[in-house]
Amino acid sequence: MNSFGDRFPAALLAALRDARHVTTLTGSGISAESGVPTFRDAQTGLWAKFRPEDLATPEAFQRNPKLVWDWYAWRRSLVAQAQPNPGHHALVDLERRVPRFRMVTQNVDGLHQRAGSRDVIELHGNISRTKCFEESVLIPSWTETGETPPPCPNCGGPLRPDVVWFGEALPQAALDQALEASQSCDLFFSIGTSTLVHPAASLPFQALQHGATVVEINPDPTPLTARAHHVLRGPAGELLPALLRAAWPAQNAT
Ligand code: BV8
Repeated sequence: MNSFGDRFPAALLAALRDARHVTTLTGSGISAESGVPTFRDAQTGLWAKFRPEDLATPEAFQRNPKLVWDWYAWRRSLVAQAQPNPGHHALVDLERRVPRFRMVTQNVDGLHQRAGSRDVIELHGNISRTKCFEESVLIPSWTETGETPPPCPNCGGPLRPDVVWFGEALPQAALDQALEASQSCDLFFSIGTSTLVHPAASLPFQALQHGATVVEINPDPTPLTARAHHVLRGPAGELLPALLRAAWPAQNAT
């Protein structure tokens, strides 16, 4: 018996067991229990006086490339020390239990892949990849000169993280796949996202429009809460394993 008493609506358990195609959208909240601050958690230290939205933009990078590069270097170090949590692992378990499962994430931390999720659709890129600001080509390695940001080995321009900043277009293939996954699923989970950042925030509403059962897992309300069929109010790291145990009790769900 967990702190939620395994009391999940019978309709939700039935929808989970009968699901043919599950699509999951995650935001930084699912990584909170891995120690990775959510995007809107107060920045600590040097960045306490900046809003993330004011750092994660091309203009901020052009204005102060060192500040933005160092902010990502700090976040990369946090991610490197982080481990996937039971919420990430429960989604790997769910992927194995349903005929078709699509994992869509706004996160750039790669924790779903490290937990074992396959075929993760990364809407906002990945902080562990680096690209040239001028050429937009991935740069797997470069000579450390102590300069930050390091110069591109091809053209000498500044290197930047391979993430989607505010005002930048999402990778079209990822967005197309995410839209298709949202419009064709019969069960949609929206987990650990404030549902504020577009176009990712439109995905649960696409699922609703196409007749899916929509479940929100979040300690706090969001713009989706009023429209979701089921709202599980609490941390994903506890709720997701408990939900799978309740749906498949005899099969030692995570
Ligand atoms: C684009 C990568 C066009 C970088 C990120 C007005 C209306 C609509 C849209 C706009 C608008 N004005 C501007 C826009 C567009 C803008 C936007 O949506 N702005 C918002 C702020 C209004 N969007 C864009 O700019 C996008 N691009 O539109 O381009 C275009 C088209 C063609 C050509 C050129 C341009 C690009 C958006 C992508 C930005 N990059 N990340 C990086 O990470 O550094 S977004 C960033 O914010 C993260 O990816 C994160 O997912 C997202 C939201 O941040 P958070 O709120 O912190 O995180 P999250 O949403 O995940 O919330 C945490 C939640 O978890 C909370 O609800 C919390 O309660 C919950 N939680 C906490 N603990 C737990 C938990 N849940 C479960 N368990 C727990 N334990």
